[in-house]
Formats: sequence, C-alpha cells, structure tokens
Amino acid sequence: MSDNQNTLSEFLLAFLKDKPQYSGLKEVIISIGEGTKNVNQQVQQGAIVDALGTTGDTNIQGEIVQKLDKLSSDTFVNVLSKTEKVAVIGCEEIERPVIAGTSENHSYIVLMDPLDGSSNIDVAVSIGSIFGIWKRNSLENVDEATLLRPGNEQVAAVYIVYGSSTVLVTAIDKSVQGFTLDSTTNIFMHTHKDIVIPQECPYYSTNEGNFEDLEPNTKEVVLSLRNSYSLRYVGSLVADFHRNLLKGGVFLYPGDVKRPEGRLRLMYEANPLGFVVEQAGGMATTGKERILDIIPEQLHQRTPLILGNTDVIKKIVATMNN
Ligand code: AHM
Ligand code: MG
Repeated sequence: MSDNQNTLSEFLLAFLKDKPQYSGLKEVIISIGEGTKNVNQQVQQGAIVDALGTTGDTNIQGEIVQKLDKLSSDTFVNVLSKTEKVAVIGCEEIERPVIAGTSENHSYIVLMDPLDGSSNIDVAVSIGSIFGIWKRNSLENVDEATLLRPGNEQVAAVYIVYGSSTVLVTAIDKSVQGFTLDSTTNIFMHTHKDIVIPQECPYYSTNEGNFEDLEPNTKEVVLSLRNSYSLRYVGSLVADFHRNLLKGGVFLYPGDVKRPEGRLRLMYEANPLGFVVEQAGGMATTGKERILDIIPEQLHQRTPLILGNTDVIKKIVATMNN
C-alpha cells in the first residue's frame, strides 16, 4: 500500500479502479462514511445536544426507539439515497423497504442496522452501525422481494464502531480494511490494513443471563467455553464482533427454548458481519447452517448467530449437533 492511499476515499479509488463490476460502490461506501460523521458527532455530544433517551415510539421489532436510532436511520437513508446508486434500502427501524430509485444507475441494495447496541446509547458504551450491500439486477423490479437475497450474494459489507475511537471496517473482494476517524480533520484514515482474524481465541462473548433457557447441547457448549476462554460481552454486537475480529474470539447468540429463532436479525446484522468474518478467515453459522446460505423470507427475520474463530466454531457445531 503506497503512502498516497491513506484515506478511505483514496483506498477505495485505488482498490476498485480495475474492478468494473463494483462500479458505483465507492460512492455508496463514501456516503456511509459521510453519514457516520454526522452520527458520530451526535454520539460524542450525547446529552449536550439532546441525543439521548427515547422518541416515545416503538419500532417493527416491538422495541422502544431511541432518539439516536431515529437520527441514524434518517441520516443513512438520506446519504444513501443522494448517491443515486442505491435502489432500495432495508432498515431495522423501518417496517417496509425504502425505494430510493429505479433507474439503471440505481444498482445497489443496502440493508442496515443504523444504530446497533441501542441499550448502550445512554450510558456511553460502544455502539455501532452495520451495512450489507448487494448488487441489483437492473432488469428486476424494485420492491420488497428485491431485498430478500442470501448473504452469499453480498458484494460488500461495512460496519462502524463508535467506541474509544470511531472505526469503519470494509469487506470487499476478500479484503477486510479498517479506517479510523481522525477527530482533528474528520477524515477516515487507513489504519488497519488487511485484517485477518487471529488463530488464537482468547475470548468468548455471549449473554450468560440466558444460560438456563438454552437447549442441553448449547449449555454444554457454553460450559466448555467458560472453562477455556475469558468472557467479554459488551451487549453491542458490533463492539463484541470488532474485538473478537481483532483480538480473536467467538460470539454466540444462539436460539433457546424461549426464542428458538434467536434474537439477532439475519439481513442487517448476521449477513453483513458473517460476510466480514468469512473474508477475514473466520466462520458464521446458525449452528446448523452457514449464515450466508440462508434463503431469507422476511426483511426483519431473526436467526441464531455464532461467529468468529473457525476452529472453535467447528467444535461448537459438533457439540450442538451431537
Ligand atoms: P439493537 O440492534 O436493537 O441494538 O439490538 C441488537 C443488540 C446487539 O447489538 C447485541 O448483541 C444484542 O442486542 C444484545 O442483546 P441482549 O441484551 O439480549 O444480550
Ligand atoms: Mg443491532
């Protein structure tokens, strides 16, 4: 990587230059970066700019909408629509798909969780944003069915962690790259090059409070993880994922007797992070099948999710299916 590729824009320009199949992707990812700067400012200012607390509404998931959920959803819909490269947007906070344009140039589909880790917003703990990006077949109609594509057809995924620093990670064409927002210039700098998940697995991340509701085989998995690795659980998927991606680890939100379908959402949580982790050498599964091979039926459907270190996950899957 030469010195003149040191910002997100410069990286994307160089990396996508000879890849015509990704025409327009640079603009889509740059728009996510621009939206992130706006969201980041609100996250950093928090209570000072009245960005904390709830709107008083309930979303399609039946969850109380936080002000930052709404602000980030509006922000990213706005910046993505303005690119004129995105045909349709599916969003955790919006029941129906948002149709952004139907011309031939509107060649991308974006699924997003605009503000992940909502329970951590008001308490200054790391939160994030997640995006899965698919290519639209320009001959097809743009409607709800347009969005229902398996994760293995994604062309890129992006996530952002608003943490002790603000980091944006891209996965495109088997290349995972990280960019840190320089708070003095407000520019994303290329700081984490060619990310590969470590072979070591120091950490496991799961909500231990759900232990008693787990199926017997899943209990066995968690008991074994307890004896082998240190527990780290932020309660923001993006933050737990990012730590495990950089330091090594495995994240689990399995189904249980109360919620066999799990808690996390397939289209805008599991698929994008599953795409990132596979490109970084890791694995993403429900325990029974590869996340990216699930044929989706609904925009907001949930899935059990296990993702991270490949060797450890293979053992987990063997125990779960014993
Ligand atoms: P959100 O997208 O509404 O914030 O919900 C998803 C979050 C994930 O970030 C996190 O992994 C999980 O919910 C935590 O759930 P729990 O509080 O049950 O452990
Ligand atoms: Mg989420």
